[in-house]
Order: sequence, then C-alpha cells, then structure tokens
Amino acid sequence: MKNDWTPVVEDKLSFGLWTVGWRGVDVFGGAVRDELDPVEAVERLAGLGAAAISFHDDDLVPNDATRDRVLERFSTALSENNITVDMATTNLFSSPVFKDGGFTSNDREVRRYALVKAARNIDLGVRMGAKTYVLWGGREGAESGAAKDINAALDRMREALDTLCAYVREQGYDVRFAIEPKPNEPRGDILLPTIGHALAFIHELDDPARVGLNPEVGHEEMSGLNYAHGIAQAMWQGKLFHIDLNGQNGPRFDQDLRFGAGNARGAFWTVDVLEGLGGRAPRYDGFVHFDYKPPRTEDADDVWETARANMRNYLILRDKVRAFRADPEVQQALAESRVLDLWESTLAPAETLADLRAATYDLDGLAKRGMHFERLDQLALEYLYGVR
Ligand SMILES: [Mn+2]
Repeated sequence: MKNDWTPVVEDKLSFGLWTVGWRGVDVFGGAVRDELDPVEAVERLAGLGAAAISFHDDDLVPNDATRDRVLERFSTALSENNITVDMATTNLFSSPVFKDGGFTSNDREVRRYALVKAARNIDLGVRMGAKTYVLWGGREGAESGAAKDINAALDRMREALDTLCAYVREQGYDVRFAIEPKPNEPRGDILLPTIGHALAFIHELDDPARVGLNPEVGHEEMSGLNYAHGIAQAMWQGKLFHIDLNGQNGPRFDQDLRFGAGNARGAFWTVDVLEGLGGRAPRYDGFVHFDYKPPRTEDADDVWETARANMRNYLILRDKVRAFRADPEVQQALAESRVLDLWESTLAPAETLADLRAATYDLDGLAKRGMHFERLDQLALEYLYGVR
C-alpha cells in the first residue's frame, strides 16, 4: 500500500466552487470567512491535485454587470491550471422569488423564470465544458400538507425536465441531467426526497436516457438510508451520472462534513461500490465530486486543509478497499459466506418453476447453515481500523 495519497488529474477529483467558497453563513450566524475569488479557487484546487470544478450560476457570476469579465478571468484560470468543468447547476433556492421553489413553485411566473434561469446557465455550463447538469430542488417542497398538491408538483417537475431535455437536444448539447435527491432542508419536505423516488420519476419523462442521478452521501443518510446500497442500485440502472461525496452523522441537519468524516464505515463501502466490488460489478468512471462545507470554525487556510482531506480520505479508502478485495483471506471468507453464489441465477438455463417445485429441500440443514458474515465484516473493519 502506497503511503502518499496525493491526487493526480487521472483520479478525476472535483469540487463545487460553493464548497471551498462557503463563507460559513448558517441559520444562526453570518459569514466568518472572506469571499473567495473563483480564480483563486481554481489555482488552489489545481495545486492540491484536483482535476475539475463545478459551479452554480450565482457562485460564478453573482452580478450580471461584471459577467463578461468574470467569465474571461475564470476561463483563463481553467486553461492555465489544467482544470476542467465537470458539472454546472442552477441556483433556484437563494433568491426570495424561489421561496416556494423554482420548477414547482405554485406561482406560475416564478416557474417560467426558473426555466429561463436554468436554460441560461445550461448555455454557460456547456460553453465551459460541463457534460453533466445537476438539478437540486432544495426549495421544491412544502412545510404543510395543503400548501402543495404533490401530483401537480410532479407534473410541473416533469414538464421542466421535458422542456430542458428538448432544449439541449435542439441545441445539440452533449449534456445529461442529474437529479440530486434530498429529503428536507431548507424545505420541511422536499420533492423527490431519495434516490429511489428520483429513479422512479425519471421513467415518467419523455427522454429518460438523458436523465440520471447525482446522489449525495449526507442527503441519503439524513433519511437513515444506506448510501452505498443506493448508489449501487443507481449504477445497476445505469443512472449514476455524477456523485456528491461528503460526510454525515446520521439523521439530523445536513452536515456536509468532509468525505470520510462522519460515517467512516459507510464511506468505506461507498468507495468499494464505486470501485466495482473488486471486479464483480462495473466501476464508476465519472468525476468524484466533493460537495462539503468547511465548518465555520475554520479559517481561510484551514479551508484548503479540508479540501485536501476530502481527496486524501478518498484515496486512502480506495487503497483500503482494493487491499481488502485482493486479500486471499477475504476471498476465502466471501466464498464461505456464499457471497459469490448470489451472482449465479436461481434457475438453471432450462429449468422451470415446476422443476423447482418437484425438487426436495433439506430445510433443517439449510436452517442450521451459518452465513459467517461477521467474520467477513470483521476483516473489512480491521482494514478500516488500520490493523490489516
Ligand atoms: Mn448536503
């Protein structure tokens, strides 16, 4: 195992401009850090070994009056630092007009404006090279039952996706959309709250092939769900278009800790799934994108330490899961736990259900046969604890 976890461009690690640029504003307090120049973000991330950056329209261009100048400086910084843009997204949550959402606001004028704002930033994202366009509908939701007709909200969300998919097809853009589920915060309840809800919704669209997911660790864990299982299903359905890695400590507010902090055990299995379970499943080959917030206790220099730590934790865990999967004792334990047998079809090629019904089963013997999962899990845990 190598002991230098410094990333290289081929690791395809990426950060949102709003992550390292977060000034620490929360519900109970104002900014604790100065504004970060997007050009400095590009330079610092490149210096740390990141490959890409992503942005919301308003992170990059907060003021239309200086739009051209800002974009010119940013584009120059990208090319000078060999940083690409993997993803772009629209801020449909900060402005007071979006207090009841963007695409699913009860106010029709707001919905129309939200589509305009999204289309304008899709143009910019594509111009900057983004191949993925993320849709996080943090304000699409409600605090109370009668306030939102969910059936109608789903109709409007579908209309928005169908309209934007048609737009990118017309423009000939090489871009796909990725829905980012979240159960709550800032709204009391948010539309498309989990990976499962979003996967089901995509199949109601005109162009389902163009729409996938951008699942975030913390958002699934806020619902008490298993993130590794969630992204495994998204990959199984060919829908893991992009990913937001961070850390979370169980069901509570969205913590956006650095990746590997919070549920460290969940992070191990997350990387294992992304790495394709040691070769038995497809690997995730997209950008590994960190969507975290440096805690507001940290100063401007600490921000870059936390950025580095996200990448370092990912690379450490990648080495650990690879070592775990390559360990002969683990492979033997997997076989003895019959994990590999699950890949074998339940019925043989020519068999029918009638054949199965005609067979006899040693139920006492099957009932007594242990699965030995604890021994297998202990091996994984010892890799995580650093003693193997
Ligand atoms: Mn989050």
